Amino acid sequence: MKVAVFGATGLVGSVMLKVLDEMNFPVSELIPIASERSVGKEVTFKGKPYKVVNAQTGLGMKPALAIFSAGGDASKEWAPKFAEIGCYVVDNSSAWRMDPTKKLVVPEINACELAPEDRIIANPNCSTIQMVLALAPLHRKYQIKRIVVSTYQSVSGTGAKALKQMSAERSGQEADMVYPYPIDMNCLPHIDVFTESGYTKEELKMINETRKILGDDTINVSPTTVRVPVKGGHSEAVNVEFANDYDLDEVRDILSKTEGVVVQDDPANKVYPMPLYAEGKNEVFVGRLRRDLSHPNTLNMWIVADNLRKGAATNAVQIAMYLLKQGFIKA
Ligand code: 2RA
Repeated sequence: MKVAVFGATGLVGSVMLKVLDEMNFPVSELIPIASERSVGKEVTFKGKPYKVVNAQTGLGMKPALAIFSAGGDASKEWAPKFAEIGCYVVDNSSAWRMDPTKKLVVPEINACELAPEDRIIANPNCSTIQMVLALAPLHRKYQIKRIVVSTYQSVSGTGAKALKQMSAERSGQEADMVYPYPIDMNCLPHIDVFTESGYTKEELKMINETRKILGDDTINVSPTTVRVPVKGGHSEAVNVEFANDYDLDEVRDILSKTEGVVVQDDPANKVYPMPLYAEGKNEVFVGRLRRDLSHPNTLNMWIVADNLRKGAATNAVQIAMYLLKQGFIKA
């Protein structure tokens, strides 16, 4: 199958190539697409070099599947054009996530809602994916009323230039500033832009996307998203109030049986999820499970995942795998 990766030279795009290879996705021909300044560069996929092309050329090569990670403007302009020629587009930008005609998919939760006519499929934001994957089975069992979440998001979520800023600061060199302040030895309570509500767009994504994926607009979400000086892997402290009481052992059992989730919860032996060890893995790691002693029917948990993998590339390729399994696309 001809597969296009739009944004193939970016941080997420390069992880998409890795995951397509690792999952042995049936790519007969790769079409790496990037901006004009990258046209002609080469990317290697399964040991073979492929020349980067621009969007128009990539469209003309008629891929069956296109995975986009090239920003909202490129998705708004090009996703409909690829869909028009019969291509399935899995888009990692925020462009289509809240469009009522588009599905916002975490395969383990709601891939079953996908239909053959869904030609543009939205990949949720990284900080949303890891949280809803852990919360979805608990919502089904105990019905979530409210989520209070603080995130500790890695620098790779911003991109390669931000990683360069942090490593320059860490080695005491002059840094080209991507962030408004130093990120090393610091935390920035500022991810994406601030809105009039006082929340950032990143925080509003966690509210709106969570409700859409779980299919329940009654869920209240109170997020604070923070950038921390970690290379890869987002962490989240989640406090979740249910409509009904729960049993902690049952929660642990439900999570340990949830596809894509790994429970690492033995604090007495210093076993809990950490981004340093989650980086490079495709699962979502959950630990620090404990009853909130200050409020009834409320659970505290700590959720960690590689934001470039399950938070972006792996989730997108898993959607593509589902399309293949359903026969919407053919090998
Ligand atoms: C971030 N979730 O971490 C955003 C976009 N990847 O910066």
